[in-house]
Amino acid sequence: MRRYGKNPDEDDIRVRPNRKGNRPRTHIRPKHEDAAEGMVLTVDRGRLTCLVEDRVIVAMKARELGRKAAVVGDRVGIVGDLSGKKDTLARIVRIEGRSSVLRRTADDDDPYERVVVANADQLAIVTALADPEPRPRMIDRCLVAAYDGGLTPLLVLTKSDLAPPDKLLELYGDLDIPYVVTNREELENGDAADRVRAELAGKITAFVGHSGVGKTTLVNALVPPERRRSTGHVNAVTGRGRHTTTSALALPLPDDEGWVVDTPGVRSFGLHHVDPSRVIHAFPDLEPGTENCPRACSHDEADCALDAWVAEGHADPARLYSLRRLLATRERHEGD
Ligand SMILES: Nc1nc2c(ncn2[C@@H]2O[C@H](COP(=O)(O)OP(=O)(O)OP(=O)(O)O)[C@@H](O)[C@H]2O)c(=O)[nH]1
Ligand SMILES: [Mg+2]
Ligand SMILES: [Zn+2]
Repeated sequence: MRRYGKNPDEDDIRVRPNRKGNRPRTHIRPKHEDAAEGMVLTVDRGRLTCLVEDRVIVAMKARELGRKAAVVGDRVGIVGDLSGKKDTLARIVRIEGRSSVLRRTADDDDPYERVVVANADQLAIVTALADPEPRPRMIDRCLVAAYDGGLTPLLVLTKSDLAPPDKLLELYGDLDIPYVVTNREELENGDAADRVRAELAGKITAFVGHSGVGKTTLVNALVPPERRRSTGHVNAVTGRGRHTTTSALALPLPDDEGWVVDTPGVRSFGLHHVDPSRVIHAFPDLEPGTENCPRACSHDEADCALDAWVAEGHADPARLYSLRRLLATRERHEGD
């Protein structure tokens, strides 16, 4: 009988009744040194669409990988039928180390973390200036997730035809984050795409934000027409989008200019998994000042050495304020 017990590897060591006797199968499995390299483009119920050289192939995770999930952006080793022909199914036998990991939990007290995207260089935090209303707490949460996961943030403020960006930009001015503002007219005449493209060149950028903020609309403006996905409407009563996009998808930009990853709209970004010591990497001007902090300092407590460091003039007090504002984000909930 097959068991899906506590030890996922148990399932692998099945016994083969053959003339060599009952030997665990693990001993004779090839090491897959010949596996082809691929990149996961999208995942749909256990089927992973991958790019191998210039072929798009569908694969399943090999059982030997246990519970480790391959996600969009993962670099993987693939064996089996790599022809890309209809109805073929290859096998993913390896998931390479990740250069970055964008994680979220459904809620702050939810220990179950999902990896949204692997290996992205940049996180485009997409916020509509109206319809739906911007929520700075959501931006703060995405910033923390970016810093925690090793991605650099980019603020994308959409729908400036409906409301001006000034207030939001003022709020984020101190954080020194690059930003782009777009609107309906510029989406249509190509200016929005040009401006955003300049920020994406040579990088893998994941687009995240609430439903209805215009992530897919923007991604569609960047990719060739045959790659466009459907976009939705914002409900006039609730002011929310309709969760039009249901799966993350990586799309190459023309002329090898990088990749964009469109993701489904989320209600919030749970930060249960966040480690303050990783967030502080995003503040290299403050990092040396943590040397005298107590062990496991939250950097937001009375004994934190950063106050003295800033008072001595080593760094700008506004930066410490920014760091604490982001760290405190974990204690606050969406809508505060
Ligand atoms: N007025 C205005 N509307 C826009 C702009 N950008 C996008 N929209 C509209 O906003 C609505 C939602 O756009 P989508 O691109 O589907 O939003 P999304 O962020 O992908 O939403 P989910 O897939 O549900 O997460 C659509 O009706 C778009 O036409 C803009 O700059 N100005
Ligand atoms: Mg969408
Ligand atoms: Zn500290």
